[in-house]
Amino acid sequence: MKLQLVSLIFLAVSASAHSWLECVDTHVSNLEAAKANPELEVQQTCKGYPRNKVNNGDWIQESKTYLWDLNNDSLNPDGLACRPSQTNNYPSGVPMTTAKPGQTLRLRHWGNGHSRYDMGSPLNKDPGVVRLYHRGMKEAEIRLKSELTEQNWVKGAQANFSANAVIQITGNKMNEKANYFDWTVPTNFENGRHMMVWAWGWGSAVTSNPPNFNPTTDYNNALMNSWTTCFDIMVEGSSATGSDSRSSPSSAGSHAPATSICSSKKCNRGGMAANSCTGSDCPPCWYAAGEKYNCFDYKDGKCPFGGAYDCKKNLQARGATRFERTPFE
Ligand SMILES: [Cu+2]
Repeated sequence: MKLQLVSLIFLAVSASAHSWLECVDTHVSNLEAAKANPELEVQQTCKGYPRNKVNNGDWIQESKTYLWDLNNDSLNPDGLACRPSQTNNYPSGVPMTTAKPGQTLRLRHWGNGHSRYDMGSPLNKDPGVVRLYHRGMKEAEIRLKSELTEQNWVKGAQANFSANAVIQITGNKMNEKANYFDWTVPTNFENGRHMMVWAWGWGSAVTSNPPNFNPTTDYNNALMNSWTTCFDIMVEGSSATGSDSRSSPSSAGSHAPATSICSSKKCNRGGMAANSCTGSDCPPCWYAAGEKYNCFDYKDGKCPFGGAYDCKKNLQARGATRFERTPFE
């Protein structure tokens, strides 16, 4: 009877896609061996957990009471980014993650039959990506799913859902023993608690990533976030101070350059190298492009592409979507 009930629940939950973050800091002693020979048992321990994992290790319970179905309007009428039970609370035995900037964390999530295009359920669907969001500073909470935007995406914090997984295939069935997502804590995370959201970008509107998609730089807005898990990292040993951690100093791209660009940096007017100007002599909409900047005039009163730094308003414009990047990045 018990077994029957368990398999019924399994069928019910596996009929629709679902995943959640199981561990934030996973130590696997035989990953390469297990990937090569998935018959092996994966040897792993967890040193840091997602929020409030009261039923840790109970897959059935967590399938019902821990994961978060972001776009299910009857379960999530307020459009919250985190399941309400996922508060900043860590029961004994399932502690928060402590990490240093530059440290690589191996996050582990459940594959649940969705790791392959040619197998599992549903068939012929891109497994999508897992990615992380952060408000850009310590002690700041992402509350709403509408905040899970490119602007709050931690640049480069993204991986294919199943690129790093141990998958045992028997006939036409797969047993995803473990799916991992390795992520290095950025050097601009200052000491203190950082609230993070793990999201699986996979949904009814899912489209595949374009063929030249680079997970370390490209953000695909067409991949709809569908499942989330919230967690915190206590950062220690950092020398960073207070700046917005979303605008990594080493990263080019659409995120906020420092306001000092508006008065002192050179930029290519209209994106043309032969047409450079300096600081306030330049048009107001600045875009970082590698080490350089391109700058443009307003079009219909707004910066012409998403992700501009608007020097007239001293404001970071919203992040660019995949379809409206500046043509020079
Ligand atoms: Cu599922």
